[in-house]
Amino acid sequence: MASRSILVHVAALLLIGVLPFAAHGGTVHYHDFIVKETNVTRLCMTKSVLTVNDSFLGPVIKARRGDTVYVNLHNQGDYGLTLHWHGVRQPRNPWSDGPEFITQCAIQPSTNFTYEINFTEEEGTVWWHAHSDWTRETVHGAIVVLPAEGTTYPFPEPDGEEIIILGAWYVGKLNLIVEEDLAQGVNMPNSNGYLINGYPGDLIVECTMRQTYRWVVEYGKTYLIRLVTAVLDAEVFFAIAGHNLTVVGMDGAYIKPIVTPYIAASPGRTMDILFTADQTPGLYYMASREHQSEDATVTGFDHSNATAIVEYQGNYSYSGTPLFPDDLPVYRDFKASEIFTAQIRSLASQEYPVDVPLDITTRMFVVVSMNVIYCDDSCQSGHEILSTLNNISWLDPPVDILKAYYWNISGIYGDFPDYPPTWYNFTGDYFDDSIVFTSKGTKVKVLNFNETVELIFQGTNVLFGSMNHPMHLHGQSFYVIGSGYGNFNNETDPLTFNLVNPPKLNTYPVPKNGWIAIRFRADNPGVWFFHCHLQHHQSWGMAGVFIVLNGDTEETSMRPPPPGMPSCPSWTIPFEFLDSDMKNIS
Ligand SMILES: *[C@@H]1O[C@H](CO)[C@@H](O)[C@H](O)[C@H]1NC(C)=O
Ligand SMILES: *[C@@H]1O[C@H](CO)[C@@H](O)[C@H](O)[C@H]1NC(C)=O
Ligand SMILES: *[C@@H]1O[C@H](CO)[C@@H](O)[C@H](O)[C@H]1NC(C)=O
Ligand SMILES: *[C@@H]1O[C@H](CO)[C@@H](O)[C@H](O)[C@H]1NC(C)=O
Ligand SMILES: *[C@@H]1O[C@H](CO)[C@@H](O)[C@H](O)[C@H]1NC(C)=O
Ligand SMILES: *[C@@H]1O[C@H](CO)[C@@H](O)[C@H](O)[C@H]1NC(C)=O
Ligand SMILES: *[C@@H]1O[C@H](CO)[C@@H](O)[C@H](O)[C@H]1NC(C)=O
Ligand SMILES: *[C@@H]1O[C@H](CO)[C@@H](O)[C@H](O)[C@H]1NC(C)=O
Ligand SMILES: *[C@@H]1O[C@H](CO)[C@@H](O)[C@H](O)[C@H]1NC(C)=O
Ligand SMILES: *[C@@H]1O[C@H](CO)[C@@H](O)[C@H](O)[C@H]1NC(C)=O
Ligand SMILES: *[C@@H]1O[C@H](CO)[C@@H](O)[C@H](O)[C@H]1NC(C)=O
Ligand SMILES: *[C@@H]1O[C@H](CO)[C@@H](O)[C@H](O)[C@H]1NC(C)=O
Ligand SMILES: [Cu+2]
Repeated sequence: MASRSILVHVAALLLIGVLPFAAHGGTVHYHDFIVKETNVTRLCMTKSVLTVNDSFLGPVIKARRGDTVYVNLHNQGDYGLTLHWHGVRQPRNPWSDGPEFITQCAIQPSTNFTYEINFTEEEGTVWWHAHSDWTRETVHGAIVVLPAEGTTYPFPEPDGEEIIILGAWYVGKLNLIVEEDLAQGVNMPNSNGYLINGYPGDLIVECTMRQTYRWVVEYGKTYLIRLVTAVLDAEVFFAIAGHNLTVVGMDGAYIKPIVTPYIAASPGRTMDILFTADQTPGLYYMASREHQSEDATVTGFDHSNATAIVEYQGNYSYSGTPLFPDDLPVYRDFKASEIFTAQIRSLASQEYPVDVPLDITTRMFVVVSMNVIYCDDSCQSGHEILSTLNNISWLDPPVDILKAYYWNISGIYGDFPDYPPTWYNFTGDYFDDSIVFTSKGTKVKVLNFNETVELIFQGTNVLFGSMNHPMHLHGQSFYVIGSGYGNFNNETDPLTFNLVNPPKLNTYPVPKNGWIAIRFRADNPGVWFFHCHLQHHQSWGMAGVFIVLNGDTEETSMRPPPPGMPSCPSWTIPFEFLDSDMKNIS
């Protein structure tokens, strides 16, 4: 008896009558995403990649705040995948959040699954991407959330809009290469070229094929750029020659405007940026390159300068190449990244108030580190590189955490610790084996509904592996109330916390050899992943899970599962876990 059909049937029974035909308030949109292999040529090489509807970049989802979007993903590819709606809160609905092994198992080839996405709190730009293996390399797209019907932006209505997606291209079959590297316990591949709206631009040196994105603007107009950092595995800088950028939104919330000649963006970050075409009509490059924060001995990274062209419309003569943005910081310009990031503030106005928790019920201190374990003969060096949170490298369970939680399946996960097992000089220079070696585990932090959490993420220099770690939380944004270098000092550093207008974001870099302090209220019941958004760190286990328990009412409890939750191929339900309803069905 296959477990698959049991789960599907039980879920379907629970759901009868819940399928929405009427929205309360917003509009309901339906989209079909056909996932399949498509040949794409970049950097003079053709490879077959997974795409949605044959299109790299994937389709844009457009909705208003208050709307609901259903996306039916039809997997016509060769391997399973999931989709995540990055920056969308998904109130009470972890079933549609997407991370594989956390809230679902993969949608297998020749099957389909319908995600429900409610846009409740977020407004501005967010995005969607695959959340299984490294498939999000090519399976991603922008989500535009317009102000709710009858409301408008906290800035003058722009004359036009432009979506800019920063990405990265890898030569070769990425998932296969990564699988091999993980088995060997060695480093992951670097990208071979950065991309702007899917193209590397005409400054690339790898090949003679010029593929450049062009954006035509009209003199005097102001545009809202909706920027998505879809880059898989690195932080990047971005700038447009001769023009300032005015950043007005981040991660689906408006912020105090930042006027800046360049931006620094972690993977996963989205921004709303006002751009005024007010310079001498001509051609201007927009450009992006890596922000590299690893040890100075690391030199093999992707050095490419991705470009696209901003072209003023009209009748003028222009000779020569476009102007390159001389304000674009170079790879290791740490200061530039810090200066930009330090400016991010909430609007904190009457209309957009700040609600940072002041009475804290749960305090956590989470050490973010590179580590190793001994491995069996499967790997060459005898050591396998891992990365950890509180000395645990996340191990994928055989059945997703959400199912295990909802169906009371025991033995799948243990408790994630509030504190590291050992306190040491995290940002020191020397670490003995008792600090370097780690182990794998599947550990979950359970929070009561409505708890207020303060969490310090503390970076380390173990294995000379200190670098920025863009930590991402699903299911809610968090306030970033402080950050600094060195070891967090629990007496002096809290005095510097910003409780007045801290930014509310879903991803934020723990600085190299430093720490950040975040706060949030656990008022979204469900199962929520948190992890470093650098893909190789996530693959090495820099991840954990929050379970937010139900409150006392239906409105403060998780919704029941939707029909057709994908089953987990490597998991068959032992008979003792089947409750009477399930036994009847089987
Ligand atoms: C999501 O939207 C649907 C359709 O509008 C609605 O039925 C459902 O209650 C919403 N869910 C939440 C959690 O708001
Ligand atoms: C994707 O392709 C399918 C089949 O051609 C089509 O029905 C659907 O509307 C497309 N979806 C999007 C978002 O363009
Ligand atoms: C991609 O190109 C290869 C080589 O030309 C071809 O064999 C394959 O069928 C193509 N795949 C798709 C999905 O078009
Ligand atoms: C960009 O902003 C800076 C600081 O406000 C200002 O000095 C500079 O002139 C601006 N540059 C352009 C091109 O508008
Ligand atoms: C990218 O631009 C920087 C700064 O001009 C330059 O040093 C570097 O060589 C360029 N990278 C490549 C791959 O050409
Ligand atoms: C463009 O400008 C040139 C020189 O000012 C003029 O000769 C030409 O007619 C203009 N063309 C158009 C299409 O307006
Ligand atoms: C799981 O356990 C809780 C608490 O004992 C119970 O309320 C709930 O009904 C159980 N769920 C299932 C699906 O058995
Ligand atoms: C931690 O290590 C750093 C770097 O070597 C050193 O400057 C600092 O004094 C050390 N801190 C403690 C408390 O030992
Ligand atoms: C981490 O865990 C491993 C194995 O469980 C242990 O040997 C090591 O000492 C721990 N490291 C720290 C810093 O506590
Ligand atoms: C959560 O707790 C706050 C007080 O900290 C309270 O005002 C609020 O009503 C609670 N929310 C719910 C839904 O219980
Ligand atoms: C602050 O840190 C010190 C040393 O790391 C520790 O002994 C103390 O218990 C901590 N205090 C609080 C309030 O966490
Ligand atoms: C989608 O999957 C459901 C089962 O979950 C199946 O009944 C339906 O036929 C599938 N639809 C398509 C278009 O494949
Ligand atoms: Cu990281």
